[in-house]
Amino acid sequence: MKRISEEQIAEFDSKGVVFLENYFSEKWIKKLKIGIEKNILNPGKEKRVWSKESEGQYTFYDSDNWRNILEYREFIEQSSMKNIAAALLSTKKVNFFFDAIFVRSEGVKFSTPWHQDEPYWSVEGFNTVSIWMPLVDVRKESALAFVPGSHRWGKKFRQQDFGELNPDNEENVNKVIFNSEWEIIPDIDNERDKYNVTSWDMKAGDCVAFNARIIHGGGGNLLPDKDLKVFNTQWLGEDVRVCFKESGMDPDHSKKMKGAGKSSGDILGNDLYPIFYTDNA
Ligand SMILES: O=C(O)CCC(=O)C(=O)O
Repeated sequence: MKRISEEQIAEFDSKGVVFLENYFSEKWIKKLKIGIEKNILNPGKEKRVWSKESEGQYTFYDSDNWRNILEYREFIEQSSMKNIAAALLSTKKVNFFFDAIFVRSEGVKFSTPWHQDEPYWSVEGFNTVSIWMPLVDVRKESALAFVPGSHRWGKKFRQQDFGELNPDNEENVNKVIFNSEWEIIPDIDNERDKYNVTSWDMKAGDCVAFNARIIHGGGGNLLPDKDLKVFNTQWLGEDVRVCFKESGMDPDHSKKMKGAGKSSGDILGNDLYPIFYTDNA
């Protein structure tokens, strides 16, 4: 595996995001593309279409399918992604939390709303890393963008209800009610320089790793002949505990966690979220 350097660890810690150039070979990219094709033909229960701009143009999201899609499972269990996650978290042990895919068809403009991930999750803790891995080359104007350092602002912002992103007005799309006492997220788009909005030109094989408290979003804005397929994995470090919220969990893992006997404050254990031990910390 290409090593993670001390400088990369320090950057991830201080900025909450780090660009990882050329970490994955064509073998994994091909495999994950096959997985995504299978996933689109046979979506899981978290599947959503977030936008439909015109005939045939869509933004497709799904998550937590790694137990059903062999290619995802092999990547999670066998690739160096778990070692990268553990190295960035300076630990020897990570729980794999879930996978997510974000697929935009050619020319899609839809931009993901600015948000933080952790307030949506049914866990809480500082030591988390999500790794966003485009399977095609993507220019920085179309890649996921970040507000560096915002993971350390100590704030939870009022979130967007991603269930509203439902152009077909499907029934039973998770409606998420967020704590209305939380502050409204700043208007990042109007003050991009002030917030030092950062993204990278990326090639297939590059990744961007980020803390689940960082403000991120944007992207989309694809050129007419470009599509975007992204495979994302979320990894949890040692301070992370189960945390059920009254509302606003998305993806909501509380049912399956409660089914496994978990309560808020518990460690995650190994059954639902496999632990991987690595020797690279
Ligand atoms: O790729 C996107 O548009 C959104 C990604 C995202 O928000 C995430 O990975 O948490």
